[in-house]
Order: sequence, then C-alpha cells, then structure tokens
Amino acid sequence: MNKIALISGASAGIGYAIAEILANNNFDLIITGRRKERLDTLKAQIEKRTKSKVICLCFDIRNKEEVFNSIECLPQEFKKIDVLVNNAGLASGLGVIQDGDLEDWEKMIDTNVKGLLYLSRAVSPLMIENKKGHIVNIGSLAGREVYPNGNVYCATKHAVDALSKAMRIDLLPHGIKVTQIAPGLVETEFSIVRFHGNKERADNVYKDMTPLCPDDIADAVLYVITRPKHVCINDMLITPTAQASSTNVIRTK
Ligand code: NDP
Ligand code: 8X3
Repeated sequence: MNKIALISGASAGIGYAIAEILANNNFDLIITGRRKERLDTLKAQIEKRTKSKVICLCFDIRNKEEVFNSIECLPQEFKKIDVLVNNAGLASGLGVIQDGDLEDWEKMIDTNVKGLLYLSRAVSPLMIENKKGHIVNIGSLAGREVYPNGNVYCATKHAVDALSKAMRIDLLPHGIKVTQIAPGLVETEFSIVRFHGNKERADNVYKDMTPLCPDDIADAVLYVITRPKHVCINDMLITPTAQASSTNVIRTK
C-alpha cells in the first residue's frame, strides 16, 4: 500500500514540483489549491504517468470551514495521511510599514500563518490516531532574517519558523516528525503574485543570477521524508549558490 501525502498549494511552483516527485516515488496524493482546473490537470497527468492515486481538494486555505470540511469528507483510506506538506503561501506587496496595504497584510497573515494552522489542526489528530506522520512546513529565508520592505511577509515566515519548533515539541510524544524547509530565491509565480501581476518587475528579481527551481525544493522534501524512522531532519535552509542572505545576491552580466 502506497504512503499518502497531502500537499497544500500544489497548483503551481514548489507544491506542483513536490506533487510530481512524490508521485514518481510511489506516494498517493491529496493535492490542494484554489485553481481547480490546474489541480485536475495535474491529477490527470500524474495518473497517466504513474500508478499513484490523486485526490484534488479545491479550497481557499483562509476559510477554516472549507479546510475542516474538506479533510472531514476525505474517503476513509485517504485519511491515513503519512505526510503533510504545508506549502501554500504567498507574498502580497513589498513596501514600508507606514504605507502598508491592510488587505495585503491580511492576505499574507491569513494564508501563511492561519491557513497553515487550520490544515495542521485538521490533519495532526489523524496522524496521532495512526501513530505516525511527518509534517513539512515550507518556511523561507525570510523567516530567518528581515529585509527592507519585507516586514509582514517576513513576520509570517518567522511565525512558520516558530510554529515548526513548537509543533515538533507538541507532537514529540506521538512520534510525529516536523521539518521546516526554508528556501531562498526560487523562480515560481511567487514574485508575479507579490507584484500583483507585474511580470517585468517579477522577472527582475531573478535577473542575471541563477535562482533555485521548484525541483530543488521538491528534492529536499523527498529527502527529509525518506529518512529512517529514528531520524528527523529538523530544519533545512537552502539558497541558490549566488545568494548568501536576502540582500546579498551576486548578479553577473
Ligand atoms: P506560487 O505562487 O508558484 O505557488 C503558491 C501556491 O500556494 C499555489 O499553488 C497557490 O494555489 C497556493 N495558495 C496561495 N494562496 C492560497 C490560498 N488562499 N488558498 C489555497 N492555496 C493557496 O509560489 P511558490 O511555489 O514559490 O510558493 C510556495 C511556498 O514557498 C510559499 O509558502 C512561499 O512563501 C514559499 N517560498 C517561496 C520562495 C520563492 O522564492 N518562490 C522562497 C521561500 C519560500 P492557488 O492560487 O491555486 O490557490
Ligand atoms: C521568498 C523569498 O527572498 O522573496 O520567501 O523573501 S524572498
């Protein structure tokens, strides 16, 4: 019987790459996101190419009723979730605190912090019941340091860092592993979302340097979840070779 992984935010970027690599490695999947068409296409592609079974859950992670109902309504055999990857997240806007857009702030806090909490709250009791499980939280370099104009996004990722440590302590008696993977610059739709669709501004983030690609992070997720039962990788900080901190990036050309 295949292991089961639930990946939030699998309709794009890092989550999409995680879904693909886990399917290639014999996991059955529960993939989530708001964009149903994208989830359906990914499911069809994976089921055509591999033997993995895929369930799509289309919900906005900010809506707690939708999150809890979706998990509650899973077929019984899919409730035995072995791995939860809390990946769904976003940055919205980049600017000084005194000019901050409250809608952007709420979007980031509700998605990156409260959404991660809702899903963890819904899934962790199922893991406890099954006496096994692994939660992988996708944090960020922005959860280790702050950079100009990054204020609220950085705060949400610092919260993910704190919650990863706290969850590891709370779930310790139940043998459930908790890992945080904290990437630096990864080229995805992340910057397009941050700059509200401004593709030119987004492209500049990765200009004249080689960023990470989603597969680099997916590879790390596969690594941490395939260690022996007695090994828990607590934390991984992964940057492109051209990045030493949020503000130290070597650009050539
Ligand atoms: P993308 O924008 O490419 O993907 C984000 C994913 O999150 C999408 O699948 C999106 O699905 C989902 N998502 C966003 N908001 C919601 C919501 N309200 N409800 C449900 N799903 C949601 O970005 P990345 O792949 O880069 O981001 C994935 C994670 O990695 C995020 O947590 C991000 O903070 C983190 N990260 C990214 C880095 C980067 O440089 N790219 C670096 C460090 C961390 P949909 O829109 O269909 O709902
Ligand atoms: C995303 C990476 O540097 O834009 O977490 O904050 S960064």
